Amino acid sequence: MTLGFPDGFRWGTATAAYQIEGSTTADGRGPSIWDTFTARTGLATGDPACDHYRRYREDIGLLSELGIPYYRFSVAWSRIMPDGRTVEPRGLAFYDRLVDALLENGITPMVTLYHWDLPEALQAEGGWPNRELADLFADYALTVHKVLGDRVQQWTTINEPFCAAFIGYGNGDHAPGIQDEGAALVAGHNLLLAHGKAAQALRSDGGEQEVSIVLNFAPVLTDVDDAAHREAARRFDFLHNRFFLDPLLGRGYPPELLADLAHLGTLEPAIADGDLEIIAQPLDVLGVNYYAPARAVPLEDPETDSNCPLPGLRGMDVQPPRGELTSLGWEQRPECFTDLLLWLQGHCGGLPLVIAENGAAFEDEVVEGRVHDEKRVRYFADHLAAVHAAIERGADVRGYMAWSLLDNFEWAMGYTQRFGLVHVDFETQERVLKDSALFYADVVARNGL
Ligand code: IFM
Repeated sequence: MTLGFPDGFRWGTATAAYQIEGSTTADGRGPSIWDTFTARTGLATGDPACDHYRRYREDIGLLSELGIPYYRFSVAWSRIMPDGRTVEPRGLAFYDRLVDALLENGITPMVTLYHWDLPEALQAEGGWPNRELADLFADYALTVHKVLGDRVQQWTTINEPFCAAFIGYGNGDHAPGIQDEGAALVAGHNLLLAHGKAAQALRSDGGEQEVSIVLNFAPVLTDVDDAAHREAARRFDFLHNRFFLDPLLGRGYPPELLADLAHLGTLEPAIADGDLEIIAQPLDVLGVNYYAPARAVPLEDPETDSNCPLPGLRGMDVQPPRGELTSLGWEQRPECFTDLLLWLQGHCGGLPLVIAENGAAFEDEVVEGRVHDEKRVRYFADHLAAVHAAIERGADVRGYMAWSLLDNFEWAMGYTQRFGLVHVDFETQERVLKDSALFYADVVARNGL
């Protein structure tokens, strides 16, 4: 049986600048927080990653060969403004060439302005806990729009502010590697403010555009349906899923969430008059990233700090994942994807949704020039069926971007986790289409499974 998707459904793949580009000092690019964080901690760095800065035509050729009509990529702020403020024309020229090359190949570009690679110069001024960055981000957004806005209609301000704020400044596993829960909450607020100001800036520049933000969601599961488990799940859900979503929808931060975080004493003082109105700029579409659910259990004393590394959470713990896992140890639960999309459809009042990322890392091997990644093929088939089920039940999902086009730099995990449809040999930079790429190309060609 074929599961057909709606006419005009947008099929694409997604990448992010620091994860693929390499060439971190080329053409005047300034250091980003990921350059300094990896240098300081001794982790693998984003150089050369997939050497995409120099091989972008080859990579667009792969998209074209696969017949995938949309491509979501991010722009590196530190190429456009190496010090966070002053424009470097050579950096802009790269994305100008990239967009032209995509269009020449009949591929629609979708731009994300921020995918975690803050210019180090702005971290030196305090990073995201400094609210001045919201205005600087809006200037940067406008600068990029002035160059690409005549050819790019789809604009995402920020990818996964949850990770940028809470993993970057909360548990410190990501750049800039700061462990300060109170600062992480302020960073989260300022990222939302930056989104709102950038959305205003993009729209002020005229042209027809679709403005979105991309959030990563984790549906929360519990083993037991009692009051204590429901409360543990609520705490996790409100911080993970609603901290960012509700203010964007014009509802402000949920009162229960403000109460959960009140002991840190930083979030409410950071909310200035008028901030919530700026954050609630109308969205044309919401970008949804889904990989896996989380599992919550209560801690006996609700005042006990959580063992899970989210800023400020108390009274709950996260259970280990179970069942079939990806190589990153993430649980595979496509049914949670359907539930999430249906919940979003209701909670967001019918706002159109685009799946901005979904995919899985597995241990792949090239054997006689082929990569038989049947686990990834199954992952995509199951998760696409889950999206289809949500659409059948009324969710307005307009597109799906597979994460990722290429195996790439998986942040603190370096090059150990392969998410690509295309295998990359990081020694030789040779690209090999995996079976999942051929599977996905077939889905795209049929507009169905
Ligand atoms: O690689 C990341 C991406 O940068 C953001 N979303 C999750 C992906 C897999 O971890």
